[in-house]
Amino acid sequence: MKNYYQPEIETMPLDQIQALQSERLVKQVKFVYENVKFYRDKMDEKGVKPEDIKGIEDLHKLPFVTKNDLRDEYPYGLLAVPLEDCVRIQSTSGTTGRRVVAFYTQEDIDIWEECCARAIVAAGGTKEDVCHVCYGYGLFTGGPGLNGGSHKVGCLTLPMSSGNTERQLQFMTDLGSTILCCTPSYAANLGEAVDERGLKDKIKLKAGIFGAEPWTEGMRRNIEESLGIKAYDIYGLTEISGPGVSFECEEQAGMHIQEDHFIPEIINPDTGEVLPEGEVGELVFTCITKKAFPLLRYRTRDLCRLTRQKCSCGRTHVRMMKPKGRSDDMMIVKGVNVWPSQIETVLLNQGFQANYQIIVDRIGNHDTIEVQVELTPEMVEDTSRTNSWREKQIVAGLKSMLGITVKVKVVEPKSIVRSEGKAVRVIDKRNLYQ
Ligand code: DLL
Repeated sequence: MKNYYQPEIETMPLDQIQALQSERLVKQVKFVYENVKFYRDKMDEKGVKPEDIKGIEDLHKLPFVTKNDLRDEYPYGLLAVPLEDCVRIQSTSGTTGRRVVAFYTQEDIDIWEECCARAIVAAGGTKEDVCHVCYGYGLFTGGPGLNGGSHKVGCLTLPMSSGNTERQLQFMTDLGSTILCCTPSYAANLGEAVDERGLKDKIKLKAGIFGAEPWTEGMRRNIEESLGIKAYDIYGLTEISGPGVSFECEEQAGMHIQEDHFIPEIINPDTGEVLPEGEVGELVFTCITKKAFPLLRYRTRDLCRLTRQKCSCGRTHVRMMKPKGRSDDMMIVKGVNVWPSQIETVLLNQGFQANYQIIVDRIGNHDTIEVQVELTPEMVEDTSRTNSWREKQIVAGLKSMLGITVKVKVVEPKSIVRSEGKAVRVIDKRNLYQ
């Protein structure tokens, strides 16, 4: 198999990239208008016709799409091709009970894997490498995306999935893994485990591709030091395909967005106004090559800034700086996207009122999450149920909603401080966005 090489498109001059984007955008808008009622209705409502979109300068005329739209259109409302042309779904959590389901044609998967392959190449990957993928496999996009990218590069791929640190270390040492793909918090865990077992001389890792959650430069230094590698950031979201929407090159100075497939914009999250390059705002993506689930002007809720300053790696694609926060209240805990509204849904379903608080912390490399919720006066009077029974019920409900174990404490009525303005539901002590 030939060695994977960097596609020319990554170093194309800006005017050529933009011409390509315009051409693809015009086609894509026509395609979704004809095939998706949701877009047709939204564009008609705004008085925009496909022929009004003549190039990227007209992008701002299109309506935005939000996570709530995905929830309302669940599961098939945004599908732009017949279901029989789809070969895969992936899924991520929604803001309440309903999950987001994204569909892929084979061509969509090929493009997505190509983007992940580019990320691996940018981290120095070649067909000589052993690529150790311990992102979760299954509905989460991390495992499947990097797995496919690794195949495309021609690396020997270890589809480890997450967890079972002993097994990870055994394969890593026995099979000589050279590139590690996982969340930064799991990489920090592995670094600690390598250190505790004195394995640093026995591992051959040279690079790591870490994303799916925010991480600081401090974490990067610790991981690089403990595993003896160069640590690269990678970004993406299920709705837009998965990992590989953008990734770092050897400069480690922002992530190049794959502009031949995705057009980024930065907007003011309150007004929707498009902001000039360099300003921090909400990142919005338009997919110009996806077929099954092609989102236009999708509001990611991630806050960041873009730069077109020349990058010495030679790639011309715009770079996004590490996300600086969210314009909604989503947290990523133990690698899982969590909204307070999901927790609230579980509590209200079990008869509690919306008097609760969520405390998130990081002890060592492990996230902890605790929910404190007030008993209602009726619950206090009802002696047929113990507090520990109620706590167990909530833990089970949250496990089923979020997929992670949450510590739960029921507390006396009126013991959680009432706020005079917006309720402070979440206390996140981790300071991940720095
Ligand atoms: O996390 C896709 C992914 C997998 C990216 C593996 C990178 C590596 P979702 O589960 O849909 O998809 O979550 C998407 O995670 O909107 C961001 O808030 C956050 N996120 C993803 N990558 C980064 C990153 C995957 N590098 C949401 N830095 C996004 C900060 C990130 N936040």
